[in-house]
Amino acid sequence: MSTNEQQKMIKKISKLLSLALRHQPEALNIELDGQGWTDTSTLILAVNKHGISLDLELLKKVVQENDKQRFAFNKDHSCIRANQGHSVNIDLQLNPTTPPEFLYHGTVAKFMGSIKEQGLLKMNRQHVHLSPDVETAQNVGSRRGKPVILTIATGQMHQAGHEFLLSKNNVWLTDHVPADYILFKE
Ligand code: HQG
Repeated sequence: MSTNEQQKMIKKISKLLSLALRHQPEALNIELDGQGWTDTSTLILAVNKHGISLDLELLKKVVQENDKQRFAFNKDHSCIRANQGHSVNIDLQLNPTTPPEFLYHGTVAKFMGSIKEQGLLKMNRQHVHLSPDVETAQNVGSRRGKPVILTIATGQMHQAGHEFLLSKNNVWLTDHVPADYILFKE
C-alpha cells in the first residue's frame, strides 16, 4: 500500500472508531464499559468483520497519528477508548480541574440567538466542549461554516461552583455554560 493509501485507510478507520467508541458501539457490535473502554482484540475482530483489514500495529498507528488524539489505549494496550466527544452515557472518570480564566467555543452565527438565550448546551454530547485557544475554537466552528468564536469567563464560572474536566487530548468539558458567562461582542 502506498503511503497515501495508508493515510486514507487510517482516516477511514479513525472515523469508524469515532462512531463506534463515542456514539454507536452497535455499529460494530461491540460494548463499552462504564468508562468507555472496550477490549482491543475484540475491536480489531469487529473492524475486520466490518470488511476492513486491521491489526494491532495499524491500530497503534491510528491512535498515535490521530490529528486530535481522539483515542487512547490503557497501559498494556488491552483496552481502547475515545478520549472525549461521547454521546453514549459513560463516565470518563476525569478529575475536576481548575480552568484558566478564559476558554473558547467555536460555533456559527445561526446558533447565536439560541445561545444568547440558553447559554451553551451539550446538545447530543455528554458535555459542552471548550477549547484552550482561539485557533482550536476556530477549527471547531469552521466544521459548520464561518466560525464565530465565543470567549467564556471560565475562571468566574469555576468560582461560582461549575465543574470542569480536562480530557487527555486537551479538550475542556463542562455541563452547561450559562449565557451570563459568555462575553458577547454584540
Ligand atoms: C451548538 C469535534 C443552539 C454548539 C470538535 C455546536 C470538538 C447550540 C453544536 C467536538 C447551543 C453542538 C465538539 C444552543 C451549543 N443553541 N446551538 N443553546 N449550545 N450549541 O459537535 O463543540 O472532530 O456536539 O455551538 O472539534 O461543535 O469530533 O459540539 O455548534 O472538539 O473529535 O451546538 O467535536 O471534535 O455540536 O464540537 P457538537 P462542538 P471531533
